[in-house]
Amino acid sequence: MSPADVVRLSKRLSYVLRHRPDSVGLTLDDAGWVGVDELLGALRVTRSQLEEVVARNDKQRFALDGSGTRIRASQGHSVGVALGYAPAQPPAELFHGTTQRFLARILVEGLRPGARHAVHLSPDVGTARAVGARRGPPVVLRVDAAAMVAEGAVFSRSANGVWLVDAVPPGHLAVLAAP
Ligand code: HQG
Repeated sequence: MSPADVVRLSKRLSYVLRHRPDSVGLTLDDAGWVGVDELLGALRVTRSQLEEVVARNDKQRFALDGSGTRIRASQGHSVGVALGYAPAQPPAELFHGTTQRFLARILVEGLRPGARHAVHLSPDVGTARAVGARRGPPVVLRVDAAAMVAEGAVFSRSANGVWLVDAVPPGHLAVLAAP
């Protein structure tokens, strides 16, 4: 497949496996998995095309189970699934990329998950900057994860390295200068 075809199929997979499985007649199980054969039939793609997208995906968004018979998105869902990631000890600092126009509200309310299940945090500034830049001039916030853990917040880490938490209170956020 060409790089453009890989991106196109990746976007379709994200849409179906995170947000609208019903749009192609699929139902996810409680943990977000769907049978690979069912998915291939619903999207009319071949197994080798699917495997290529899973392998070449820039952010490893999709995961096959151990047997290779089921697939799911590793995070980012808006449909109700329990991904079952174990609570994990985050690094002392994590980062969140956003854009200027959301900043005032975030500094009052803290970070909220919006349409997704969890707030997504990055382990490094560069990734956070790229996430923020999707929406406009990026702003990077530093999250005091150590202080949140001390207060009882539960973090988990998705299969592709994104840190997930229910919310981040404004007191544990700091705007990075010149991220
Ligand atoms: C903002 C992509 C106002 C938040 C990326 C963000 C990531 C608030 C937007 C992954 C707010 C939500 C997730 C508040 C948060 N007031 N705005 N209180 N709290 N926001 O897309 O983190 O390509 O749901 O800053 O790379 O941007 O899909 O979350 O700008 O890893 O795999 O509300 O999605 O990965 O946007 O991105 P999103 P996100 P994929």
